Amino acid sequence: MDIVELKLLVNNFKVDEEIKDIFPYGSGHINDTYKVVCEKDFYKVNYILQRINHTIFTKPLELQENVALVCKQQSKDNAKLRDGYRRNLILIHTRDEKVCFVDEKGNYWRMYEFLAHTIGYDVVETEAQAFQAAKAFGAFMNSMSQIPSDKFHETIPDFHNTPKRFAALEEAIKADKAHRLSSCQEEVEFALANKSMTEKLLKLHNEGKIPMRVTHNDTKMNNVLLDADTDEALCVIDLDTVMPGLVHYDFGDLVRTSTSPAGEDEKDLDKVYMRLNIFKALLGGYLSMTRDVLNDLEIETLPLGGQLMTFEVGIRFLTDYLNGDVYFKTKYDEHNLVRCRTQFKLVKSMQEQEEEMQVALQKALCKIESLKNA
Ligand code: ADP
Ligand code: GN1
Ligand code: MG
Repeated sequence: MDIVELKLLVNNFKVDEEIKDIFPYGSGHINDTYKVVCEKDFYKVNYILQRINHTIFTKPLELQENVALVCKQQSKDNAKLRDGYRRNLILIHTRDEKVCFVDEKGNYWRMYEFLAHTIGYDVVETEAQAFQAAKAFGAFMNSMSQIPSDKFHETIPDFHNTPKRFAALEEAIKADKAHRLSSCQEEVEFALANKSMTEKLLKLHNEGKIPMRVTHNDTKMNNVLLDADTDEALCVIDLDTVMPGLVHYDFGDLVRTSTSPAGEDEKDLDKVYMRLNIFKALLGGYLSMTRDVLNDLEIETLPLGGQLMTFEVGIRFLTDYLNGDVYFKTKYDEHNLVRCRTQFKLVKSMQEQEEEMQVALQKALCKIESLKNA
C-alpha cells in the first residue's frame, strides 16, 4: 500500500495530529506493521498501525476482543505507577469507537500508541536484558491470572500442541508440495529422531500434574520493549496469542530467542549455541515473579520448556519450507530452512548442557530462598 492509501486508512482512527510519514516497521513474521509519524503544535506523536494477518488469525474480531481485555487489565495494574503509561499497550479506537477498522478489501487494521524510547531486541546482548525480559513476562502471567481463562478466545487452535505440529510436519514430508524434501534430509532426520520429545509436557498436563494458565505464547525477545537508556523492561507486546497455555511455552520461547548470541536466521551455525549465563539470568528474572505461583513440577521442567519450544519452532519452520513458505514471512528461498537449522542447532546445544541447566535451576531456587530468608 502506498502512503496516500495508508494516510486515508489512519483517518478512520481517532488520530487528530497531522500525519507526516508512514513506513514499514519492526521484524515480526506475521502481521504488517507500520510506524505512523505525526505532529501537533511542533510535538511529535507516533503510532503503530498493523494489518492483522487474517489468513493466520481467522477470527480477527475475537482476537481484538482478547487484545482489548489484556490492555484493560494491564492498564489497571499499572495505573498507580508514575510511568504506568509506558508499561502497557494503548489501543487507539476508530472514530466509531471500534477496536479495529475493516477496509473495503476485508483487511483488519488496528492502531496502538507508539511506545517511545524503547527497544525490542532480536539478539540479547547482556544478562541484564535477559533478566528484565523474563521478569516482565513473569509479571505478565501474574497479571493475566486475574482474568478468568474462559474469557479468552483461542485465536489459533492447538497453537502449542507440539504433537499436532509434528503431525503437520509428517504431512508436509509426505506431500513434498514444493519439491524441497531432497534439500532438507538432514533436518528431517533430526526431527524424526526427536519425535518423542513432543509429547512430554502435554502428557504431564493430561495426568493433571501441570496446569494450563493464561500465557502469552509468543514470548520472543523482541516482543517485550525495554527502555532504550536503562534496558528496564517496560511493556510486553504482540498480544495476539494470549490464551490458555503451559508456563513452559512462555519460559521456553524466551530461552529459544535469547540464549543464542546469533539471530534466528544466522547461516553460520558455529555462532549458534545456548549461553548458560543468559539461561541463568532468565531463570532469575522469571522465578523472581513466579516462584510462589508455580508448582514444583512446573519449575523442575522449565529447562525442558526451552528445548521443546525451540524444537517446535524448528519443525514449524521446516514444515513451512516444505509447504513452499506459506506461513512465515521470508526474504529468500531458503529462509525457513536456515531458520530451522538454527533452531535444531540450539536444541542440540541445550541437549549437551542438560545437566548444567538443571544445576543452574537448583542454584536459582536456592538464591531466591536465601533472599527471602535474609
Ligand atoms: P508481529 O506479530 O508481526 O511480530 P508485533 O506486534 O510484534 O507484530 O510488532 C512488530 C514490531 O513492531 C515489534 O517487534 C516492535 O518492534 C514494534 N512495535 C509493536 N508495537 C509497538 C508499540 N506500541 N510501540 C513501539 N513499537 C512497537
Ligand atoms: C512468529 O509474530 P512473531 O514474529 O512475534 C510466530 C511465533 C514464532 C515466531 C518465530 C502467530 O512470531 O509463533 O515462534 O514467529 N507467531 C505466530 O520467530 O505464529
Ligand atoms: Mg512480534
